[in-house]
Amino acid sequence: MENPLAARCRKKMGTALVHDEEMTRYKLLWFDPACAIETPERLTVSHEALVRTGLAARCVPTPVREASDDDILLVHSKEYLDAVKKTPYMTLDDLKEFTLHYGDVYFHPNIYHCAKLAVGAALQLVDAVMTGKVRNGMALVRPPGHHSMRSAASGFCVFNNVAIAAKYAQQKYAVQRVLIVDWDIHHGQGVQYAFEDDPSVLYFSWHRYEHQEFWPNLRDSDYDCVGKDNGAGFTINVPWNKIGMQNSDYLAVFCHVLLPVAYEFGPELVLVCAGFDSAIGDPEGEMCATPDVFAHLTHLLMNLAGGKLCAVLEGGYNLTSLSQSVCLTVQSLLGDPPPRPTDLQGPCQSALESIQCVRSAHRKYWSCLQHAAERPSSDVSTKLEASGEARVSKADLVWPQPARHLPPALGTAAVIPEDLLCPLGCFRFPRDPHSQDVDVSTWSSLTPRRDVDVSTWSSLTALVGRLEKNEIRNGLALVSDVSMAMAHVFGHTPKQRVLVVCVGDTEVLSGLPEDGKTLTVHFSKEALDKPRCKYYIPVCLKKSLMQAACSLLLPLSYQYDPDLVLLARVPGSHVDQSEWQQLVGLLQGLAGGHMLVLIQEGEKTLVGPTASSLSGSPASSLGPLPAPGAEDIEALESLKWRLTTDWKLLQTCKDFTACCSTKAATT
Ligand code: Q9C
Ligand code: ZN
Repeated sequence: MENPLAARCRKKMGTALVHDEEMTRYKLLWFDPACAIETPERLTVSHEALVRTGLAARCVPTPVREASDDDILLVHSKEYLDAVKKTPYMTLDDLKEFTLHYGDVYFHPNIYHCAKLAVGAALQLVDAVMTGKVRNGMALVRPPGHHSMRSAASGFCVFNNVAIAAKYAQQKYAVQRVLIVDWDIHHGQGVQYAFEDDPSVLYFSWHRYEHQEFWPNLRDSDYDCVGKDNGAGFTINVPWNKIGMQNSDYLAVFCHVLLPVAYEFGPELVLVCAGFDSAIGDPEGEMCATPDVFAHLTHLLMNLAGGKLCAVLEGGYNLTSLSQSVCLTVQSLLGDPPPRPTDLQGPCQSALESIQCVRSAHRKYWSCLQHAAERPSSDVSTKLEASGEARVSKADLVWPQPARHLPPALGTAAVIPEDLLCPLGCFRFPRDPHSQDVDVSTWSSLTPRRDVDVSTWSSLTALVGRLEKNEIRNGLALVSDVSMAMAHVFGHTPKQRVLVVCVGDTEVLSGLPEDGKTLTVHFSKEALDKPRCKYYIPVCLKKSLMQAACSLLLPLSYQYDPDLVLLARVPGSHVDQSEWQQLVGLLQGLAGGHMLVLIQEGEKTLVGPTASSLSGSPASSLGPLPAPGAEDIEALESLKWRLTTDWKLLQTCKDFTACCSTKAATT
């Protein structure tokens, strides 16, 4: 049913998988408990899992290459490179001795070769993405890279694969701004040092820190290390001061720290230091986030930089959780909808404290954070707290197997008039000629404003039914009256939780039930209604839609966990096409990707761009965002503030009283 042209077009813009077995051919040759977890099997099991699940076959296989000296010298010193070059000829004793110069790393006669391939794999991936051969991709590599420094190996890393890739992209493709997201559970100090004074590379890292008690035990890893000179503000460190962090904690940091800043930064390329020692079961990280959180983290980054995303493997030492996490990452890169999020009870106190500290440390650099609260009283963050709220995580942890990967539901259905060409990537959903009687009596407050297209309505009913059964992934409809169409959809989805996102200056749905079966978020430029209950949230903003999408809409949506997302464009919308596409893209992370977009007849020109986003094309990049108005950010913060009691994922402060006083002081 999918348009074959679209299928071809999708294939061309596919996902690269860079892999070579050669990188399994080195290992630890002596006894060293600190290094024993870094094994060749890490790569073997990850690749085998991709093959077994059929994901590898859907990717564009991309060969590795050896990085050249010049590539390596983009980040490392000549002296260091020359030293590593000698390791293939060393005796076992020489290798052991050489290893002693560095921390938590081992050498092997074949590691130099593998390290060149690991860098080369990252560069091949950058080439494939930057030349448009693929849209995005993942490189499975060993040794990892993010700990290695200009003149030092560290933490199993020899050359800094991702840092070199960033410099290479800037040099070869004149990329202006690179975002590096390091979700490995260790601090990539090597990446930080490579770019600490460079405002063209935004480095974000979260890491197990425990108030500097955890490796690499650097003061430089704390939230108040934000970069130097011109690069001040372009290093973002989120220290985890407790183990056992969960999905909520990770998503809260994405929504309230990384994404708002990333959208303001407007990268032209996103590189991910994709370490999976931040997943549950990992002996190093001891965190509790489940593998499917990586499908969401990946998805949330996929609409930045026009979709240009390169993920490069770093750590990950529990072979089960590593291979599951790799699969879920690649699944998202391929465009499959992320699985329904699990366990989102809201961030823990320790995570909130970190979030509050980071936001406060960065508020002078990023206008999206200008109204962030002050950090909690100074003594709290710098020393070890008596553990209050302990979340345990031990080696015997079990977690549910990720749901078996299903082939994606049939693409995007379009309910559009016959005279309108079916947009690329969609199939025309038949208009029901035998329209049944439509009962809108329960929606008495809604009166048709013009002739109602009953056949469109019954077509919508049929479509929603097919979405519910997972037979169709998503759809769009051009309707003569969005309110009526919505009312109709509700009338026919009694069992579902529907997230309604309205964009535009026209009031709709005043007759909606407020029983929690729908959560409505309405973005408008002019003030519309007052909030009526926790399930109706009007948001009045002049601009700054992306900031609101990241830090308000996403947390609300994640916590609500809808069965269906209904996105409606009502008359009087101030949102431009690329922002609209961003919304369409981001919201597909919810409800297993089941989304129905309603567009008012007058806005025919949006059908194409909407269809394109629904069928998996990344939203076009917005570029760096202009500073949001102080008014907007203030409105947003106070709205979030009012809603936090009901919606825990909106929290960005450790405790109420501390923030209340800040709020009082700033407003
Ligand atoms: N238990 C990467 O994940 N050992 N490297 C720390 C503390 C060093 C990890 C020992 C871990 C290095 C790429
Ligand atoms: Zn790591």
